[in-house]
Amino acid sequence: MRNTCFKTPINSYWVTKYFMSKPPIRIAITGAAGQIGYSLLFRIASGAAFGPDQPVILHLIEIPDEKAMAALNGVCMELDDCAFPLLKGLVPTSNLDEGFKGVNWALLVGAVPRKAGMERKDLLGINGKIFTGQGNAIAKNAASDIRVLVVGNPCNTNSLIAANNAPGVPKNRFFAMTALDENRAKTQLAQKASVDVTAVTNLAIWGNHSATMYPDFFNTKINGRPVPEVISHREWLEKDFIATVQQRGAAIIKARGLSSAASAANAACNTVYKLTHPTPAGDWFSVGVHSDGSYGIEKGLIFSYPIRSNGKDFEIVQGVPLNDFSKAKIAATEAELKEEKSLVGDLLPK
Ligand code: NAX
Repeated sequence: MRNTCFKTPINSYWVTKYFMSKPPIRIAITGAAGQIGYSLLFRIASGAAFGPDQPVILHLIEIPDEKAMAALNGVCMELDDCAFPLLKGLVPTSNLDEGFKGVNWALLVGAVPRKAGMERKDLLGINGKIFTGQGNAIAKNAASDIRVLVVGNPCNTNSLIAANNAPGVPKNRFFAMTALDENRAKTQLAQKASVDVTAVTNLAIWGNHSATMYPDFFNTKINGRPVPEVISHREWLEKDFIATVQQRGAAIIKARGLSSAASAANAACNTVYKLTHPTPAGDWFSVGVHSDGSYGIEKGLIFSYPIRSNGKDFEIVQGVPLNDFSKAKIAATEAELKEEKSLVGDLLPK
């Protein structure tokens, strides 16, 4: 294991005494030398994902390619140069067994981007194979409390593939990231209502992390009041708001020439933090989880729901009222996930 070589800062006695009594946990991150990795690793190492008192050892997984491994080495050098008090070790590797050995969390970010002329089915097939191998390696090597958050797209179906190729790992340990969509939606509503973003709560993204996702504004609250009571412009809510959230990824690519990276890394940190800390009373958050059939969704799909956590286990919030508009949107995103599942049927062991 590579050692991080930070020198003792003046206040390290107090940092150690008060914040570092917990043993380090191991976190695997695939695609560690990529765009999202470049933001994510530094946020995790500074405590943004697991908390300011949780030391971490980062297992950084990249493809066995000279350029990717050289870039990863550079990232490790920069992590060393940050002298993060919480960072207790780095394991840069292209070997999946080493990469997932003893890890408590796996953040699966690395995936092949969709290229011009590539059909969705082709992308699902190429990335699907990555996730069968990673699911297997996780089952073989990870710690017994492993939890897996898939960020690499199409993240719901990649998570489904990993979960179904990780024998022995409970399906409810697999997640797909929709927090970026939740954050985007909260900001759109806050700006429209001219309130601080912290005033927006109970925002659930339902379904797939794709253009069919449904940001449920009916049950979202602004300062405790339902959004339609605060924002009376119904056409904006039903059309512009939903379309803006659904198309935000494409808008970022158009503006930046690159896909969202820092905001995606932030959302990954938010997701881990929310799953590992109690949800504030009355609120919920969004993440794709293994469907148990709640709200009539096909069992086994990785579907984004309103979720609450007690810091250890999560639950799908029950009894959220859904009107016909919401039901139709949720049916559309479920249909897309079923279709994706059927396209990768050969990667799902019976
Ligand atoms: P980059 O292309 O910058 O980086 C991907 C990295 O993954 C590369 O360094 C590549 O070498 C590595 N990689 C590829 N296959 C790998 C494998 N089998 N094992 C280990 N590493 C592998 O992409 P980046 O911008 O970082 O995006 C990564 C993924 O996140 C993409 O699939 C992207 O579509 C997805 N996103 C998901 C989001 C979400 O909300 N769920 C939002 C942001 C982002 O679009």
